[in-house]
Amino acid sequence: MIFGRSERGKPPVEPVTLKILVAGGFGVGKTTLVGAVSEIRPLRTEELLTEAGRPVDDTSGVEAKSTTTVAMDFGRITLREDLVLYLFGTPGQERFWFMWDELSEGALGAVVLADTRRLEDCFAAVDYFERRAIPFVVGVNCFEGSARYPEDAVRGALDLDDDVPLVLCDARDRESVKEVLVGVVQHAMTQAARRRSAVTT
Ligand SMILES: Nc1nc2c(ncn2[C@@H]2O[C@H](COP(=O)(O)OP(=O)(O)OP(=O)(O)O)[C@@H](O)[C@H]2O)c(=O)[nH]1
Ligand SMILES: [Mg+2]
Repeated sequence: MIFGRSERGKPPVEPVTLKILVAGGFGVGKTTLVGAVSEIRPLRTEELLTEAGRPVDDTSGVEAKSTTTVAMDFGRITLREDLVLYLFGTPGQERFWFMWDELSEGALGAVVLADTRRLEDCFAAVDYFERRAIPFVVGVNCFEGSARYPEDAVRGALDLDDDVPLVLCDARDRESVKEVLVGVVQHAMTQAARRRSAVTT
């Protein structure tokens, strides 16, 4: 192999790297999502949920949950040879939200994960990205046993703009998560093109 060239003789491609946030309420599956697709061992900042935290940490719906993210999750996925995503999972609990501004710096777009049993938990994330004009896709994480609602009902409950994509997903499933991430990249590109044409016309 010639130095600096791949085995097939093609020059190596310098991939475009994009930063994507994974946000949403407490226990919706953000850490699970990053772990499901990451090709590097994901960096996690999990701490045990303790008895002392019981009055403030609402675990209803995710009673089996024993840990929570206190700073962030970090992972990486190569979508194409020339396109790499860096994933930053945010902490779900309100008392760690001061991390969000730091984490959203330079982000191309975001996934807002939602659990239909506790939709109100993702209002804050939807609001956060709308205010900052960061393109986002809503991923409804389909936990077993949770009722399936029609897309329109979920959109209505979250008061989503028509152009915000909403996808059903399983945060534990690599292919399903990849689809959500491709959706974020596509949506962000469309939004950017729209903004560019608004400036030039
Ligand atoms: N059945 C089912 N369980 C899931 C799914 N996604 C996540 N879980 C479980 O739900 C719990 C919460 O998942 P986490 O990934 O820790 O959630 P999180 O959003 O990172 O939580 P915080 O960081 O504490 O806000 C874990 O016990 C997961 O195993 C899913 O799609 N289906
Ligand atoms: Mg987490």
